[in-house]
Amino acid sequence: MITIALSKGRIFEETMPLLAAAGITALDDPETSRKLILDTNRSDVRLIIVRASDVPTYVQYGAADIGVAGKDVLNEHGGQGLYQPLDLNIARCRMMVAVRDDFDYESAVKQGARLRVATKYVNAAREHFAAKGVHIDLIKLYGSMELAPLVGLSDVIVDLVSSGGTLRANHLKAVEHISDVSSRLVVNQAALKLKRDKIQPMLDAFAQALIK
Ligand code: PRT
Ligand code: MG
Repeated sequence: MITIALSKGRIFEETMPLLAAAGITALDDPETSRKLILDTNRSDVRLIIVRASDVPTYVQYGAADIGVAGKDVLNEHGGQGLYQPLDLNIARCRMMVAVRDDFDYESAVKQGARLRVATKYVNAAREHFAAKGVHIDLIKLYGSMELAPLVGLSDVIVDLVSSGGTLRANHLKAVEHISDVSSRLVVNQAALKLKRDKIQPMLDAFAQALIK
């Protein structure tokens, strides 16, 4: 059996065409079904539905053989035990520093102010501000980072931006680009060795589908 870990929403939707290219189709839709284990048209392949940030953990411990996870999530996880053969170029966005419309970020940085940074991406934030030589106090959040500067929890947020609509709707502005983010295929290193006859053809099919 090959187990593939996916999160519902954009990663599931954007991974389906790639799975189809490898001859795999899900028999249930995670948006309408409450099942966490989904059968596929292949009796030897199943999908499991987990939180986006839990995908690397399931694959690391071998509970899933393969997964799809954002570079943001992989950077926070650390990537131990994971082989990352392919950038799938899906679920693309940018990791940005953002502040309230009325906050003068440039001056705050120039004056050497200590910044309060709210984010889910503590590793990425720490690396970014350390490289700039800016001192920060990190406030770990699990979601809705956009709220933090509006209610005085932080001066700055580090978050993902795609259309920019969420920042605009909350009177925030992006002031720095940290990195471009897309989702990667991750494979358990031991599973790749033990089940290479099944996993390698899937990886080849995904790679082919990306070229087309
Ligand atoms: O939602 P949940 O808390 O379960 O986890 P999650 O938010 O990590 O998962 P999910 O499924 O929302 O995102 C999975 C992956 O998609 C992330 O790990 C990213 O790699 C990628 N991705 C791509 C995004 C976005 N685009 C994105 N726009 N993840 C989140 N967002 C959020 C962002 O955090 C912000 O709140 O969307 C909002 C901004 O969107 P715009 O379009 O208004 O700019
Ligand atoms: Mg989300």
